[in-house]
Amino acid sequence: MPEHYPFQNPPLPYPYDALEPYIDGETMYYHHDKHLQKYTDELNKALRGQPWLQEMSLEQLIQVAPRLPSEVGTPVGRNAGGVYNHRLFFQALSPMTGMKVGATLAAAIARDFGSVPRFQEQFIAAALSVFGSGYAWLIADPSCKLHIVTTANQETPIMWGEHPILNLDVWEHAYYLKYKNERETYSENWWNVVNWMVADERYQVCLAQRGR
Ligand code: MN3
Repeated sequence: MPEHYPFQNPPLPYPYDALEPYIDGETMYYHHDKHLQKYTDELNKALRGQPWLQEMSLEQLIQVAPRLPSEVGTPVGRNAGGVYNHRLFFQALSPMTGMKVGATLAAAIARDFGSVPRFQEQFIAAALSVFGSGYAWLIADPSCKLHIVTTANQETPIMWGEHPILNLDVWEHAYYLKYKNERETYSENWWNVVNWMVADERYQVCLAQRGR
């Protein structure tokens, strides 16, 4: 049975300071233990007294939220999105810096963007284009073609049936303690701690589902 209410906030799979100097330990502590914890607590609060929603997975809650009356759907959608997006982000970070892009995903990036450096350039431009709070994403569409997209606040591409491969949190809480207003430096440095093995696995899930 997939995880459902009450949702937990499992610890990070690496120490808070493991991503230094690219992402500092204090930021990781507040980001995981305070921000993500708050989304988790608020999601559980929104689900209290809604027994038929309490059996649903995070993904199901995100899909169903837009169709609920707004007094329930808005807090469920925002907080389920917040939990989902942060888990994706934290799971695809690694203290093993300088990891290479996996072979399957590297071939798809070359096909859809020309090369890894060209993809990275476009991705950073997208991260800088987010006005206010949100994310830049590498997603695969249902045919597993890759695209770069941005979302506002805690919206998530699974709302539109897409497969997230990588996401970069560009809310100020993700970088302000260390980088202040320098979102570009933060975004550039993020490449050093991307877990490309996780990204490759996510892409392979898309390929496997397409083959069904
Ligand atoms: Mn965040």
